[in-house]
Order: sequence, then C-alpha cells, then structure tokens
Amino acid sequence: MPVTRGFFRKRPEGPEGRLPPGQYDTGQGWPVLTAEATPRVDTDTWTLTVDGLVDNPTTWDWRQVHALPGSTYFGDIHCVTTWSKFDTTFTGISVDTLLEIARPGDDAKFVMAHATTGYTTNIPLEDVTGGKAWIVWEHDGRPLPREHGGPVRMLVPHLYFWKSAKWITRLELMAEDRPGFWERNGYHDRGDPWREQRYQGD
Ligand SMILES: Nc1nc2c(c(=O)[nH]1)N[C@H]1C(S)=C(S)[C@@H](COP(=O)(O)O)O[C@H]1N2
Ligand SMILES: [Mo]
Repeated sequence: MPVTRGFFRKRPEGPEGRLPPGQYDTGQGWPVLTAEATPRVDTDTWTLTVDGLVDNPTTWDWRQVHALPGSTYFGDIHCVTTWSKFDTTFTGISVDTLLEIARPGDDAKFVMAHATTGYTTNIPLEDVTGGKAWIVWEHDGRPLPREHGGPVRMLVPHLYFWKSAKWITRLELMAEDRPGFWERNGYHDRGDPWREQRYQGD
C-alpha cells in the first residue's frame, strides 16, 4: 500500500526545519481539541458521502470504504494552538480515490468537510487532491481513538489541524468558498502553517 511522506521536501533536515513558525514539538503527547461533545459513531450506520458539484454523488458505508485501495500518511501534523507532532502514521484511503469515483465538476473549487456532529471546515479543492488528504481510521496501526475522531476522521496534514475534521461524514464540493465552524469564528480560510495563516487576514 502506498505510503506518502510529508511532502515539504525543500525545508532543511532536522527538528528546527520541520517546525513551522510559532510552533513547538509536543513530543509523544497528542492533545485533544474538540469544540463539541465527543460523539459515539456507530460503524454499522456511519456513511461517507461526496456530493455537491460532482458528476456522480456517491455514498459509501463502512465496508465499502474499506474495500477501496488503502493509503498511509507518515509525517507531521500542526495545530493552530502551536503544537506540532512529528512522525505520525495514519491509515485509511486517499481523498483522491473518492474524487475519482465522484468526479468533481469543472466549477468545483472548494470542499466543505462535514462531521456527524455538525462541525464543518472549508478547504480549497487543490489542498485535498494530489495525495495531500486522507480519510483515516487507524493511527499507529490501531483503531483511531474516539476522542481523536474515531472511528473515522479527515486528515489534511499540510494545513493546520482544524482542517482535519473528526467524525467525518460528508465532503461537499462547492464553486465558492464558504466559511466552516472555526473559519466563521476568525480562523483562516486556508490555514497553511508554513505561512502562519492562523487568522482571517494573516
Ligand atoms: N469534529 C471536529 N473535528 C475537529 C475539531 C472539532 O472540534 N470537531 N477540532 C479541530 C481542531 S482545532 C484540531 S487541532 C484537531 C484536533 O484533533 P485531535 O483532538 O485529534 O488532536 O481536530 C480538528 N477537527
Ligand atoms: Mo486546533
């Protein structure tokens, strides 16, 4: 199964070069950041839908999503609250696999990720294509813990971690950008940690 390493190949080797501006290394820790109550998502009833501006709106259930070709991310993650975590391993499927089936229309330019809880986050389409985003259910070879979005979350590791919606259930393709939950509350519409795009206007 393909493994994608963090794809910022131009930055220098070593811990300093891996840390975006204003971030610190959280080491073995992995803080939990959740705005809503942690849901119990049942894999018997959970589904993932890709719809909006697509030629072939599609819904997969738990079994169908696992039948798609697998994909693993190995690399770093960065939260806007200034922690970064190095060398994480997440396994699931690439968002590319879903989009190959759902086929975004030419007018699709943005994605809204929706969680079962109502949490939303907006992402440019080009930030979830080309091997940059995943739907994941394993961390370090174990089922994703519930507080970290288990059984299934989105992973967009090259952007701040609020773009990685926990308990993901829907990707909505859109022509125009529309702010999600944190973006309405002042966070940046793109959220590139290397450009320190923390807040609207950064
Ligand atoms: N559904 C949902 N997804 C979410 C959040 C949330 O509050 N609800 N918080 C975001 C933020 S701000 C961060 S930093 C990461 C935190 O993921 P973690 O708790 O696994 O570290 O999830 C993101 N995804
Ligand atoms: Mo965050």
